Parts: sequence; C-alpha cells; structure tokens
Amino acid sequence: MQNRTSLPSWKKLTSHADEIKQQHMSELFKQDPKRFEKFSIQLAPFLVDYSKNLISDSTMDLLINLAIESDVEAWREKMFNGEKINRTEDRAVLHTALRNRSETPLILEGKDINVDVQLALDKMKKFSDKVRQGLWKGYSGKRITDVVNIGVGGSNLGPQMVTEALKQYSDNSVNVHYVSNVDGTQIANVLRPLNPEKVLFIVSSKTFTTTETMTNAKTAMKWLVSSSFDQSAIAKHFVAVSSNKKNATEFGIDEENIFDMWDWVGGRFSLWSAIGLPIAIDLGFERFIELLEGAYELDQHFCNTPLEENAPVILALLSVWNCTFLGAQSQAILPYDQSLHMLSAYLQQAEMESNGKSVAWDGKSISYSTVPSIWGELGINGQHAFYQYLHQSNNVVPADFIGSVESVTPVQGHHETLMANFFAQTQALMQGVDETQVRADLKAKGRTQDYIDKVAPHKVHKGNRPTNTILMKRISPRSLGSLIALYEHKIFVQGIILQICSFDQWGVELGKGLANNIQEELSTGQLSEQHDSSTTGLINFYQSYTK
Ligand code: G6Q
Repeated sequence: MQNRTSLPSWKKLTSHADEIKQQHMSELFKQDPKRFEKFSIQLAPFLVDYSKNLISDSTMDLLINLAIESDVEAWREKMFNGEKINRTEDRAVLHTALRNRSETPLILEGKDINVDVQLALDKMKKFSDKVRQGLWKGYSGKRITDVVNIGVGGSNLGPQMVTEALKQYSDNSVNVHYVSNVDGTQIANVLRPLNPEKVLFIVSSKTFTTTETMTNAKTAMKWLVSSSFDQSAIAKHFVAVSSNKKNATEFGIDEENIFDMWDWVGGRFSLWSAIGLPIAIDLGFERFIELLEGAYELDQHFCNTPLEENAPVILALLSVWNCTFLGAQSQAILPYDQSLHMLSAYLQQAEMESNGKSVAWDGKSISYSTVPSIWGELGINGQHAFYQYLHQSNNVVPADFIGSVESVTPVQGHHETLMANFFAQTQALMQGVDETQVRADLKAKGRTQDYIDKVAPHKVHKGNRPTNTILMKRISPRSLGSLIALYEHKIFVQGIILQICSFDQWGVELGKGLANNIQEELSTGQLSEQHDSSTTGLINFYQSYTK
C-alpha cells in the first residue's frame, strides 16, 4: 500500500503549506475580487462558502490532485456498490442504500437489498401511522401519548438531533423523549410525569447487548409491569430496533414488534434506518421520507459532481489541509440556528468515532496528524463564552458556521440580530485587526497615549482564522437530510485521504470490557488484583461509602 505521504501532491502540499502560512487571507481577498465566487458552491438547500480558508488557486489544485491520487472516486463507487470497505469488520457500508430513491437494484450477497429496505420502510410507515392516529393502544385500551426511545451513541444521537432540529414540523400528536444515559437520573426524570398506560418504549440497539441500553430497558419494563400487573402488557408497550432478533425476543419483545437493522449500517450512520422510528412517529412518515430524499439529493451531488465542485469532497480536503498540513488540532461546529443545537454533539461522534484513529489501512502507525477534535455550541451562546479563544488564542481553530436565511420560528427583530452576528464573526476571524488600526481607533476615541500603549497589544486580533460558512435556505426535513449527508460524505472522503478505517470503532471497546469486569467486582465486593493503585484506590473509596 502506497503511503499517502509519498504521493506527489502530498509532498507539494507540505512545502506549499510553509509558503502560504506567510500570507494573510485579507490580502488574498484584496488580490482576487472573484474569491467568493471561485471558492463557494451553491446547492439547492444551501450555499457552502469556503473562501475564508487559507487557500489559493494552487492550494485547491494540489488538494484536488490529492483526492485524485487517493482514488477518492473509485472508493466512492466501492462504497455505493456495497463492497466491503469496512475492512476490519468485513462489512459493506451502505447507509446510502437506506435513502436510495432510485429503482436500480443493489445486489448484496445475491440479494437486492432495496427490497429489504422497502419492506422495512413499509413496516415503519404502518407502525408510525398507527401510533400517530391513536390506533395503537396500551394495555388499558388508551392511546399512546408518549414515546420513549431507549438507545445510546448511534442509536440515540442521530434521531434525537433530528427530532430537536425539526420540532417546528411536529404536529405533537405524540410526545417523543430520549433516554440514553445509564445514570438513573435521566430515565427517572423522563418517566416521572408519564402515565404507563399511554407510553410506548422503543429499545434501539443494533447489537442488543449494550449494557446501558439494556439496563434502561429493564427499568422501563419494571416500571410498566408494576403499573399494569401483567407481563402481557409488554407486547403493547415495547418495540425494538435491532439486528439481533434473538436477544430482543429473549428480552421479552414480540418478534413482530422488532424492526430490522443490518450489518451494513453503522450505528452512527443509522438514523435513516428504523433507528429513525421516533422521527417518523414525531413528524409523520411523509416527513421522514423527505429527510431521506434530502440525503439522497446530496448523495447524487456527491456521486455525480466533479471533485472541484463537490461540496463534501471540498470540505474533507479543507479539513485535511487545516489539520494535517497547517496543524490545527480541533474544529468548532457553530450553528446559528436554535434547531441545530445538537448538531455539534452529533458531528462529534460522526467524525471523531469514524476518523479519530492513528493506524492506517495496512495496520501501520500513521505519522501525520489525522482529524481534529470536534466541539461546538450554538453560535450566539458561544460568542458570549469561548469565542475569545477563537479570536485571540495562540491555537487556530477552524470553524464551520451554519445558519439559515429564514427562521423556522420568525419572531420580529430576532433573526436579523442573529444573522448580523453570524456574518460579522467569520469576517472578524478572517480579517482580524492589526495594532496600527487598534491604535488609530483608540486615538479617534480620544484615549490618552498611556492608555493606548497599555491596551493596544491586547486588542490586536491576528485574524487569518479559517472558517466555512454553510448558509441554509431554511431548516426542513429535506435540507436537514442534505446537511447530514454532506457531513457523512465529508467524513468518508477524509478517511480515504488519510487512509483510516472510518467504519469501525475499536477504541470504544477497551473501556467497555473493563467496565464489565469492574461492575462484577462492585456487585460481588471482590476486587481483582489486576488494577493499578489509582483504580484500586478509587474503587475502595467508593465501596467504603456504599457498603
Ligand atoms: C456507532 C457506534 C456506537 C453504537 C452504540 C450503541 O457507530 O457503534 O455509538 O451506536 O454503542 O450500540 P447499539 O446500537 O448496539 O446498542
């Protein structure tokens, strides 16, 4: 396997990075009045402006060459065609098949998986319609008013993020809640105001082995049975989404209440499957289909657009540029839209669990820096909290700004204030303000020379901080579907360029295994000898209070 660092484009990018670091974006803007037109892409649901990155025409040419030399297009085809590109788990990666709106068969191991997908969608439609129309009754014959989704990680973040983002599209015929944490506080708080006669639980777990989810599901079952005094109530109040039918039925869930999942859908890419059931119940099945259609439209863009105009490809290349070549260590996701308040948490998992790795496809250590840590917050809240760091710390944090032209909840006078800040921030991060300007401004305000000498250095903003701006027309099921797919494909391309196995998550396993052992120790009170002195000391301290 050819190491990426030996590619001609990689070598050129390395020396090009040293040159371009000497430049300032504000100068690049002055030199090229067409910079915005050149470095932005307009798609149906949003505009992607990447002109405020430290890039020139040559940078983009070299980055596109890197994508070509990394065979991004061939890998893209392999993914869409169902080749087993998840090599460490020997699985296909086909979340795109879940939202495929074309009629072309997709054969996997001799079977057209479109047929399975369609069957699963039909089942979701029937079920969600029934619940929404009040035809699915609880054990005492009352209609379901509340749905509680129990799941964690990929079986939680996607559907919950979408439910939150599309709240304005819900007719509230059913209230949807999420329980992900094994900390009993969460499930206790969710269940407290609910009436067991009217609650439906969805246990979402691909493997149906996840301890946290199983613990929450058992608590929910106990809560139901202690109200109904009847085990048979479970069939009316519990459904599961899982690829492990055996465990789900052993757990007590009726086989006909189990919604299928497949090996070829990774947890963090699964909201398009029956894992999205709470979304369909909340918004109605037609809206769920619109979400899929939005993602499919972006899939089409990704598959059919030349690399240099391909939004996910460009975003991936810029991430590699900023992190691997220019040395950024983290990236902020900053939505200026209340609906997207969970987006950074969602993308944190999507990108960090996919590409936060340090071994290449061939099992050898990767010498270059891979992906940044992803973090973020709603823009305005962030401005009054950590933007100080974005503007003036010594660490450069590339940021994605995501806003909407139209608010889904127009309240007079609010949206313009929000968006004025949205536009101002990327300008400020790019331009900065130098000391000469700071001094002139202070002088114009009539400040004394002493004051100016003291304060001026603190008011300097170096600028030159890279941002992408994604300006959505409006948040809707369709545009949100496209936005999520944009990031999914960005992550895929990033993984290909960096030669990372994006679709496994071995890093999650180690701690899980240790927790199982320790849980055993906590319940028996017998410590194994194998812990380090810190872990033993902590467990002893804990047990001295719980005994
Ligand atoms: C996602 C990860 C992980 C997974 C959860 C829940 O890609 O694999 O976040 O989704 O650990 O797993 P289950 O759905 O199997 O309970």
